[in-house]
Amino acid sequence: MSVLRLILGDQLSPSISSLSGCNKAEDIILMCEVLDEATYVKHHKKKIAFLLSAMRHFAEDLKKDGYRVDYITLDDCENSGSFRGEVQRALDKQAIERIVVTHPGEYRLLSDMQTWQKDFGLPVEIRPDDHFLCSSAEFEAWARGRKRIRMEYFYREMRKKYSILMDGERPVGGQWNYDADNRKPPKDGLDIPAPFVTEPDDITQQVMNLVSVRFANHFGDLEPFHFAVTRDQAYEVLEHFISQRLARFGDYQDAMIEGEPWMYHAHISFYLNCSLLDPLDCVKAAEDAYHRMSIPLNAAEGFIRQIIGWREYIRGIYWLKMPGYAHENFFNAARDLPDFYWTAQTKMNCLHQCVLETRRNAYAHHIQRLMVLGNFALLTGIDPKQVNEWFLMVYADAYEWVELPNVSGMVLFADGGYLASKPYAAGGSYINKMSNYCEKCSYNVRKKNGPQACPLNYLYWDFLVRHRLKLEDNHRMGMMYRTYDRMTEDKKQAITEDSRRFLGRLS
Ligand code: FAD
Ligand code: DLZ
Ligand code: SF4
Repeated sequence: MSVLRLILGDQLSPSISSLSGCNKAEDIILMCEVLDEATYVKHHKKKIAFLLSAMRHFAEDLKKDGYRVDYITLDDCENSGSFRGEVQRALDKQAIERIVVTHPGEYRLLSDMQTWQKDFGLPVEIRPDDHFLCSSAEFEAWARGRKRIRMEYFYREMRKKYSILMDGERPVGGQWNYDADNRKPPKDGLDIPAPFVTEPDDITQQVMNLVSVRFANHFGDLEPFHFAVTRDQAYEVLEHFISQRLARFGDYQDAMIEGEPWMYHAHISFYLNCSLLDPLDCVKAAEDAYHRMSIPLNAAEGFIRQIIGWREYIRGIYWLKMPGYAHENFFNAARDLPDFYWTAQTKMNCLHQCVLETRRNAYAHHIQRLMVLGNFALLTGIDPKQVNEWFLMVYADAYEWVELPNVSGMVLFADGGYLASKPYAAGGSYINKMSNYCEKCSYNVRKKNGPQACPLNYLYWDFLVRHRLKLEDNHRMGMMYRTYDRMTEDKKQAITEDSRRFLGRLS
C-alpha cells in the first residue's frame, strides 16, 4: 500500500518534510490547484498565477526526479475545489495506508487537517515545517513567562543559535543592531538597479490564460508578469539582490520614491514564503557578501535581521496566539475600508501611489505597507478584519501566518502592544522626510489645519486624543501627549473639526 503525500502550494521544496522517507516507486505525491485557496479571500490575479505556475514547475521537477505525482489542475472537470475533496478523490482511486503532510502555514487549514484522521479513517501525520529557523515549540519556550516580548532579544538568540555575524560570543562590529544608520531619506540621483525579470514560459502562459478567465473579477493586473517561478530562477533573484542592491539596502530601507516600487529591497518574500528559497541560504549569502565583497555592516546586518529576526518572530507570534489573534481589536476600530484601497482614487498622493503599485505588482515594500497604507488604516480606525483581508488578498507574498501579525500587531496595535512597544502612528512630516510623494500631492504637508492641510497631520493628533485612556501610560507616548497638552484650545478644536469633517467624508 502507498503513502499519500500532500504538498501545498507554499511547500515547493525538494527537502520539504512531507517527502522525507518517500518510497518513490510506491508513494503518491498529491498536488492540487483548488478553487477554495484562490477564493477564501479573492487573491490578486498575479499571486494566483505565480503560485499555480510555481506549483506546476515544481511538479515537473518532482516527476523528473522519479516521484509519482498526481497533479490536479484547476480546470480538471472532476476537481472538487478543496484539499479535503481532492484527498478523498485520491483515496477513492488507490489503496492508501496513511497520509503525510507538512504543517500548513494557516490555522484554518491546520484545523481542517486535524479532523482528517477521523473523517478519512486512516493515520494522518502532520510533520513540522523545518523550512523555518525557529520551531513553534522553541518560540513558545522563549516567549513563555514574558508579559511583553520584543523582536530584538529574540533576534540576538537567533544570531547566536546560527552563529551569524558573530565574533565568538560578541556580535561582529560590537553592536547587535545598526538600524540607526538605516533611515536615510531618498536623495536625488539615486541609481536604483532594474529588478530581476523573467519572461513567462509556456507553463506560465497557460496559467495566465486560466487566471484571466477564471479570476477576471479579482483585484490586480496580471500583466506584465515577471516573477521567478522555479527554484533556479528564485536563486538568481537572490544573487541579483546580493550583487546589485544589498550594499544600499540598509541606507535606503525606509525610503520611498514615486515610480520606484522596488528600491533596494530584495523582492524575495514571494519565494521564501512558498519555499522556493531557503531562509538560511539568504542569510548566509548576505553574511558571505559582508566578508568577501565589503558590503557595509549596516546593510548586511539589517537584511539578516529581517529574515532571522522579524520573519521568524512574526511566525512565532502567529502560532503562539492563534486562533484568538485574528479577533484582536484593542481600539475597537469599526470603520469600513475606504474604496480607494481598491481604486487608488484619492487626492492623497502617498496612498494613491502605493495602491497603484500594489495593483500593478502585487508588491509594495515594507515602509509603504507600514507607514502609508497601514498608518492611514490605524489613524482612521478601520476595522482590523477588513484591513487584514485586504493585505492578505493583494500581496503575492501574503499568507496568514505572516500577514496577520504584521497587520494586527505591527500596524494596527490591535493586540494592545504584545508585538510592538507602541503604535507606528505618524503624521505627514514622516512621509515627507522619507519620500517625494508630497511634492505632487494636492494637499500641503506643511499645513497643519484647514482644507489644504495634509490630512495625516490632524488625523495623527485626533487618533492620540481618541485613544488617550489606552495609550497615555505607554512611556514611549508620554512626550506626544505633553506636546498636545501645550497646544492652544483653538488649535485643539481645529484638529477635532478637521478630523470630523475628513472622517465624515470617508464614511
Ligand atoms: P526586504 O525588505 O528585502 O526584506 C527581506 C526579507 O525579510 C523579506 O523578503 C521577508 O521575508 C523578511 N521580512 C522583512 N520584514 C518582515 C516582516 N515584518 N515580517 C516578516 N518577514 C519580514 N511579509 C510577507 O512576507 N508577507 C506578508 O503578507 C506581509 N504583510 C505585511 C503587511 C504589513 C502591513 C507590513 C507592515 C509588513 C508585511 N510584510 C509581509 C513584511 C514585509 O513588508 C515584506 O516581507 C517585505 O516587504 C517583502 O519584500 P522584500 O522581499 O523586498 O523584503
Ligand atoms: C495561495 C494559494 C492559491 C491561490 N492556490 C493554491 C492551490 O490551488 N493549491 C495549493 O496547494 N495551494 C494554493 N495556495 C497556497 C495555500 O493557500 C497555502 O498552502 C495555505 O494557505 C497554507 O499556507
Ligand atoms: Fe501623503 Fe500628506 Fe504628503 Fe499628501 S501631503 S503625499 S497626503 S503625506
